Amino acid sequence: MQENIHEKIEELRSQFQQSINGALDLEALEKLRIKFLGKKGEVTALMRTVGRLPAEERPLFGKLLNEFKNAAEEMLESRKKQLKEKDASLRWEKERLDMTLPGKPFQLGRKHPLTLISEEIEEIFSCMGFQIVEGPEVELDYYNFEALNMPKEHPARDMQDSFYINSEVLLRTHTSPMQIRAMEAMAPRLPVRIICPGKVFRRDDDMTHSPMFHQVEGLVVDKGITMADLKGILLLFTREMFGEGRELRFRPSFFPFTEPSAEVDISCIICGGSGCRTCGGTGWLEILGSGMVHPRVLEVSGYNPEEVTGFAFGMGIERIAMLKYGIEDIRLFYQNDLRMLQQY
Ligand code: 2NM
Repeated sequence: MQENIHEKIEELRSQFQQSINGALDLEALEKLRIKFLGKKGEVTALMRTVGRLPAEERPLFGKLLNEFKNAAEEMLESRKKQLKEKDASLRWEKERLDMTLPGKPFQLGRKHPLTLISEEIEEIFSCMGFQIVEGPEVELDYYNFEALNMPKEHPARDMQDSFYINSEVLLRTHTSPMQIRAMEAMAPRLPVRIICPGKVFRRDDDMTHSPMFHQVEGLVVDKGITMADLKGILLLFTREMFGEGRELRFRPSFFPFTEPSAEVDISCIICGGSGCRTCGGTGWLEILGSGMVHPRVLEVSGYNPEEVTGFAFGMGIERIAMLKYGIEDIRLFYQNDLRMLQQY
């Protein structure tokens, strides 16, 4: 009978041994513990059979079973520790960074050529003491036309076919309305020395005109400002922007908001004045409009035209960029083709 006891326990031990080697994770190990050592497990089941043994064999059976139980618990513990270590090292393998791998290449963004030109213009005028002011793209008819000496029925209103939202509100056709707003806010303090960059809108669409484009307008108001100041500032600007040695030419012109008015030409930046395709053989390129601020414009903005004078000028950013970079179609600025944008 003793043989039988030993056999039974040996069989249990070898079953357990095999199972524990086959338990590959903590979950399997726990199932194993329940199967052998749990309340309804194998060991408990064997304990229940002890009553069927002859009395003298019972103590030995109990002892051996207890020994097995203790040994099994120990083995479970050590296997558990082993599996936990394996788990941790697996996770490390999965999550670890290989610092020697090459990085993923990505393309850097860059500034739009119109942004570059605007910033360049703003920088030049900032250095000359101008303040940069920006304002609404949706404007009142009053600021866009009326205050600029273009009353209703004024023929100059047709010159710039505009986008109206209702009878009093439109998309601004130039940035001068912002200059009226700035003067209104500043009057009667002096000097006014500002530039207004921004988007403007006109009903136009071809190679050299876009329904939306960008402008920078400048304005100086002070006691004793003359056309000589206008010429001096514009010559400094031109030479900063297009290089030393550039000349300017003033031609009489007309704007409702300036008197006298002048178109300003720059000696051709391609041929230097000898005549080429870009300047149409004339040696000159038109880059801006300008003039002495009309007394009525000063007056409605809060300044006394008997005491102060002012000059103003305006230029199209696209036009400057097209001349500077040799771009022939204005629409290239708005198509966002990377092959175009990456050249600047
Ligand atoms: C131009 C040409 C000439 C101009 C006038 C004013 C204001 F508000 F002072 F009256 N701002 N800008 C002006 C003058 C703009 O652009 C071609």
